[in-house]
Amino acid sequence: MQSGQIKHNNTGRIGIINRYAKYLPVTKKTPVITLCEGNTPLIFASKISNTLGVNFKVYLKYEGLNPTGSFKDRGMTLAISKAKEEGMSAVICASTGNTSASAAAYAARANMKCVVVIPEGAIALGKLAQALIHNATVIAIKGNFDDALAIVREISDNYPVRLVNSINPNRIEGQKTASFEICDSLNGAPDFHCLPVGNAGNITAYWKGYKEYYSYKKIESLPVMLGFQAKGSAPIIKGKPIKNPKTIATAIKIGNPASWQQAIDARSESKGLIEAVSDNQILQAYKILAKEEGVFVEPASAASVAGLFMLNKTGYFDKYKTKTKEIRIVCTLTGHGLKDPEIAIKNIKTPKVVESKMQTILKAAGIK
Ligand code: AN7
Repeated sequence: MQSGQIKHNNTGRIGIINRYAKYLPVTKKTPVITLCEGNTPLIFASKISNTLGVNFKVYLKYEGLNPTGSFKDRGMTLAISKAKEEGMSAVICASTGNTSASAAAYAARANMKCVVVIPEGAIALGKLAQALIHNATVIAIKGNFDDALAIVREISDNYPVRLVNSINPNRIEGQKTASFEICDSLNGAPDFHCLPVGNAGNITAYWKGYKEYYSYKKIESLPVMLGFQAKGSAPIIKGKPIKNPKTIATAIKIGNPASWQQAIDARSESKGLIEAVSDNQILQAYKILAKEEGVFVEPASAASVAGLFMLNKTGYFDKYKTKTKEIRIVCTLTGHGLKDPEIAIKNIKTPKVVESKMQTILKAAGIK
């Protein structure tokens, strides 16, 4: 095996409920609505590791390989299964895209009605296609994600429809299984965990997962949590909600995160940080991941690696560099790059058009 590579826990893709039932609020009566989500690869990133130093091992938790292409499936399998168990026949969510894609797919399997409310014109094309093809009722509003979330909260409080945003505790319960998988693969907790922060459900879920594994004595230490928002939509860093959040990373274009307090708790309990990265830093990490590690993610996902690079530059890891001790860092890559092909093409040179002749093609290809 290549240095840094780890053996995967070979339990197959049986879905997070079946795999981790004893840590989840399920009983034998719970109908398990699953697409065999979870058990995503933890990929050793040799080049990114090298930029930090010889004793650093950086791993990418590639959540884009979930059934609908994002980490949301972990929470959605449980949220939809519990809604079904409780006799609900409809679910609703607000979304920057991935939640709606996931809710629509799982609701389809459960024969439930799914309503999604999205900010008009602010959803990546792939995600919109997913919600539509899975037969959700898609309603675009003239407003942003925060407006949409406020409305669906009110609707679910007053009508017989279950909210499946991460305010629903079952979403967090399902998503915490990503921490379990990481610890199972690494035979322990990483030293640091980097991830993007939008509505802050995922950082809440990871931290809950790590703390639970620690309390069950499955791990002997806890990671330092490092969360990253996009600069134009960084309410947690600014300390106040942002009315008109802006960023090319549409998934995390959120001005008033629902799990704000829990994110702050994760930061302080783990002695971590929540920082902002610029759209430029996000795009740079986005390209490096694709070009050098072969991993295609959506821009929001690259915020974790952008944050890692930024902290490395500002000397945050310096005190660990002199040590011979191995430092393990996990970056969560929350969504697949194919969700948003338009942004990839916009940021890369388009292909050259030449005559259909071998000599011309050889020349253009640089093959001698
Ligand atoms: C790729 O789909 O909020 O901090 O409505 O799609 O748990 O919100 C998506 C969020 C990071 C942020 N990366 O996670 C939605 C939605 C991707 C995302 C986040 C999202 P949270």
